[in-house]
Amino acid sequence: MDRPPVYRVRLNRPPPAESGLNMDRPPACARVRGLNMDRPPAGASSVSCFHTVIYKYYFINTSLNWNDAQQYCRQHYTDLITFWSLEDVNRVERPSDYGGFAWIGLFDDPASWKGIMGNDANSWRWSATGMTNPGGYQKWANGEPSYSGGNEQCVTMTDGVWLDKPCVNLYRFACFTGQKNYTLVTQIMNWENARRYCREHHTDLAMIEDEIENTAVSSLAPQYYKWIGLYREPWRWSDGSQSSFKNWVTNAPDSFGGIQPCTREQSTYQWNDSRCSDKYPFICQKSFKSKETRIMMKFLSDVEAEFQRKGITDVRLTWKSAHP
Ligand SMILES: [Ca+2]
Repeated sequence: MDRPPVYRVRLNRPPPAESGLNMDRPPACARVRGLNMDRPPAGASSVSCFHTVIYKYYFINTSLNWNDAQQYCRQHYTDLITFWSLEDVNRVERPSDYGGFAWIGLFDDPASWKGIMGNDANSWRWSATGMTNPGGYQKWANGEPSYSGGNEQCVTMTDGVWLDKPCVNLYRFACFTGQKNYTLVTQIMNWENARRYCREHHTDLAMIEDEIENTAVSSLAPQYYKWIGLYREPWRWSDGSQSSFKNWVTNAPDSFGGIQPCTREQSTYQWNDSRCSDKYPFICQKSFKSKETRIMMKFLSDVEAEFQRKGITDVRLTWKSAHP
């Protein structure tokens, strides 16, 4: 029994407030040439351009490790599944006769962040630029970064080396001004507040791109833990999607045993970080992305009509709330 596919519609502006609908994050296709986006033409509530991505899900009831599962999905479908909402979680049709665990597309590959300065979505980056070190300079302490407890996303320095720590910890911190004039602030704060302070009074939390700069920051107060501007956002989706939806079980991820960079769904359909070498069934997705389409619309029904016009029937459109 086939369920209708999910069509994700990404609009450049919210649907009219009176439609009572939530909308997706504004997408890249925000410009409509020759049309004034602020003043829709007569008869239209708004002008929108959108991409549609159609997803179908496939539960594969064969146990593989995460990497083999990913390879299988890429070969036979598009990729391992990406979840955008609880609705997706409930849409997957699972067989009645499996162990309750299944791989999904969420992972936190250590090759992107463990001891290196990578360029992936889950890699380390500097607060001042939002980017990793172009030169790749890094000065991790032995055994760091460790992502201990699954909650170490911010970086502190002591004795000239770096350690990842929970961002809520309270430390002194180093700011920089202009061309890397470093200043130590002796008041203790969590990473976020330290960053705010640096941005208000200096340029940002310390950005360190070579050994000379590292020594300069270290020499401010070698013995103290002090925040620097390095942080990361762990976990990304196998297909590169930007979905920020998370459905962890309580206390996950916990990085138990040091490292569990793959994600399995449990019997409650909530997630737990796991060893990638474990073997479970898995969920693939097949996605179809449309060309950019531009329409004048009043309400969601207009979009549905547009689909009908294109001969796509059995459509269920949903607006995703991601934009407050
Ligand atoms: Ca650590």
